[in-house]
Amino acid sequence: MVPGGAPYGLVRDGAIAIDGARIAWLGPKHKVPEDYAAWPRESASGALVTPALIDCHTHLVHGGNRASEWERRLQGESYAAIARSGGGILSTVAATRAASEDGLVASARKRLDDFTAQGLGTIEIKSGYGLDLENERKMLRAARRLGRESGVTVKTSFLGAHALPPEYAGRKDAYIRVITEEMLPAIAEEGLADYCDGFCETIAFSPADMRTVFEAARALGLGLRLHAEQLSNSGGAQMAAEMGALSCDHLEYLDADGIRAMARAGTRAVLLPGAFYFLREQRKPPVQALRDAGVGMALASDCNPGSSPLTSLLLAMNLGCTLFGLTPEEALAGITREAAAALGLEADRGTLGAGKIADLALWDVDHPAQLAYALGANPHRSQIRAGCWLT
Ligand code: DI6
Ligand code: FE
Repeated sequence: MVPGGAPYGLVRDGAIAIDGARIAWLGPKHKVPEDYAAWPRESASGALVTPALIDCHTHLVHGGNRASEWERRLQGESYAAIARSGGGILSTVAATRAASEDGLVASARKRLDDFTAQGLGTIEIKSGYGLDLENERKMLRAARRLGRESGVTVKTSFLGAHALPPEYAGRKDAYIRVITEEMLPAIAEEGLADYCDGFCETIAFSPADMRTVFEAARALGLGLRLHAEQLSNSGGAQMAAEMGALSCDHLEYLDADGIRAMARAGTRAVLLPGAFYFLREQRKPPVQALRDAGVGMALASDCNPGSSPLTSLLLAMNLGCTLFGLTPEEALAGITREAAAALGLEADRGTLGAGKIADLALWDVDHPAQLAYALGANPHRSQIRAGCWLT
């Protein structure tokens, strides 16, 4: 997929020259430059080649599952009411604290394998179910290990500001101080996080809380991203964009001020239709207004046990088109080019072009729209990672 030009940037009868881990040249087969004519060739006959897929928002590492909470929600209880009654995120916090690092790696590896079987090459993984230094560390170490053991490129976000831990009930300011003065410095020192995230919502943290957390994170060199305007409009997206956040995520209740701030800052919108679907939300993110403002839209799974137990980026594409009105072309850009930008990785990943890392997915489809079209099919044929075929 080359930006601009034909729909999807499609090159028919294309060829790609790969030198080591990177793409050296790409274009139509009949224009392969002399320099590459004698290189060994491998046929990808009939396959569509895209960048390997990128999931830029997941809570892949966690203990347990919340199927019984889902049963309660099907009986009419709301996500927010379950959270207020001590369930929700806090029940996963208890299961994650009880799990060993090995146990977290093993359970997350199964979910990661679901994603890689559908062409994924890069994934962002958040902490946020530990909510104390030792357990947040354990989650982030598990995420880093998953990257080393699987060969998938893993980027991590520290999400200490996900929920107020039970031991700090009624003492939010004290917990924010622990985040900024103890957790963030220790985690940055160990190199465990690439970004800092937070849940900015009436049932979690306010924009003022998140500004305090972000100031500390930014001073330590972490990128910023935020769960914002998912269940109500609190102005978190505007605050985050003004602080230079790479992405604001969810955004169902985003208003015009938030959109303007994101456009001005180049902050990506990360749309999460899995959570919208699974929570049976009614309010959709303002896709047309984001388009009009030129805000790049990424698409991600939000893979988590409470609001989006989704391990398929192809299904996320379908949901993005069917529920949010993305075009299949926007959906594909959302899990490649825009997802890379939402992680600050656009120089190396997310598009095919000379100089980019040769992380490629090959698909048995006739047309790129088929990737978003099928519900539950897997047309993935094979993958090339950093220039090497995966066996
Ligand atoms: N928003 C979400 O969609 C996830 N976290 C968040 O802040 C949900 C996490 C969960 O319910 O466990
Ligand atoms: Fe999330």
